[in-house]
Amino acid sequence: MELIRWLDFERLGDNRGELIAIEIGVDKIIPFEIKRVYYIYATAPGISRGFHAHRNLKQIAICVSGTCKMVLDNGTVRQETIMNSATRGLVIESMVWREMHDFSPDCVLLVLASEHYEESDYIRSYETFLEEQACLKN
Ligand code: T46
Repeated sequence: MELIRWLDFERLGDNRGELIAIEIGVDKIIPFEIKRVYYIYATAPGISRGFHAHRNLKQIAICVSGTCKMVLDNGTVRQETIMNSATRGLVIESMVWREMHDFSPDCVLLVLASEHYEESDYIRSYETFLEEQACLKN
């Protein structure tokens, strides 16, 4: 099963530089209504982030600067990818454990989210994640 799925954005750049636009309600590329946008940046050296899953939230992560490693795990399959392109977004479905490692100092990860921030949507224990995944499969 492939957990690493990308959306490729149309590049509108020219000889001055690059530009990518995502227009809500016009572009159909984002598979949900965007309710929240946040970005992760200035991650301290050697620090990893994430280590949780979301019960309901779906997200698109776009590395607009620098690089980091994203690990996705659905409880059965664990896959990783390098985030280093502003021209594509990684689809992160609900009930997928995510970890982010190896941030470059200039890494900026822009995230488009299907829901408002809700702490109760987070599963921050891997054991609980596996238990809830098992319940979904039964
Ligand atoms: C995810 C990965 C890719 C808010 O108050 N509002 C928000 O919209 C977000 C995203 C976070 N927060 C608070 C919650 C924590 O007190 O900001 C603090 C840091 O969040 P967290 O530790 O969850 O950050 P990361 O980098 O581990 O995870 C984040 C997102 O939270 C998460 O949804 O999928 O990025």
